[in-house]
Amino acid sequence: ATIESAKRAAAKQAVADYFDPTASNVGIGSGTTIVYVVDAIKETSTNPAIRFVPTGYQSRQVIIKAGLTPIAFDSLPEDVLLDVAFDGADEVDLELNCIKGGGACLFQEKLVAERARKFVCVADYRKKQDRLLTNWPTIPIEVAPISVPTVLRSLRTLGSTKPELRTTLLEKSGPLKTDQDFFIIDAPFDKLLIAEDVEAGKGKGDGSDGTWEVNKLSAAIKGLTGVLEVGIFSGLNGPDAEALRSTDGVKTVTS
Ligand code: DER
Repeated sequence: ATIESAKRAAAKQAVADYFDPTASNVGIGSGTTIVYVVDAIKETSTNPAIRFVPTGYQSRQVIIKAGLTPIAFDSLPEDVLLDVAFDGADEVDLELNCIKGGGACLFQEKLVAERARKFVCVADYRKKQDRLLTNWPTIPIEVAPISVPTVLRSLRTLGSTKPELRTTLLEKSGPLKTDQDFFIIDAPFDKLLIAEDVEAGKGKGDGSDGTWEVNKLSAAIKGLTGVLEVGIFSGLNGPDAEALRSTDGVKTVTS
């Protein structure tokens, strides 16, 4: 399948499996695959009262362009959970951990994903890898602008070879700003271990021997002063997580 047809097939399957037209609140992520998810929802959505929660300006534009009704994340009453949230990913490993942040929306994406009863990650076959940082080389990290030199230095001590501030030339000259008015640092690391690798003695996974396990690196980066959020989504693969399912040569990921 071509990448675009793979994205469309994964999106249709994910909506068919997990979109409930009687839902009240549905999270909508960022990127290009999510547009196919919204297209598929448009074909099925019947409940006019349903509200769609965006993960940033682009996501909100996709919702409005489709004629659906957005509700700002911070307008949700605190006791309200989203029925389901759909989003893309840059890479997904066997434990259903994700690298996210290619679209620089990772902070709001994580807020929405964690607020949903079910998080459905829709990804074409390029994203499915055994371990994170196989095909996608860096971890996107959202940082306060003033903290960039400090965070770059700290990332190097954690073993990142060449962490870099994400800059653009075409869209805007200079560092890219997120919807939170923060900057993004992309930090390369070696392929990450999953829990069973550490149990199998393939590495300590705590950085002391140069190897990192997904959750340990995520916590170490999140603990750096100046970091708002880390583009590693783990722990969403709860007990009801379903294994990667292949649809028309694409993968849908649920957790
Ligand atoms: O930034 C993100 O995490 C997005 O979900 C994004 O990476 C997915 O992008 P794509 O659907 O255009 O591949």
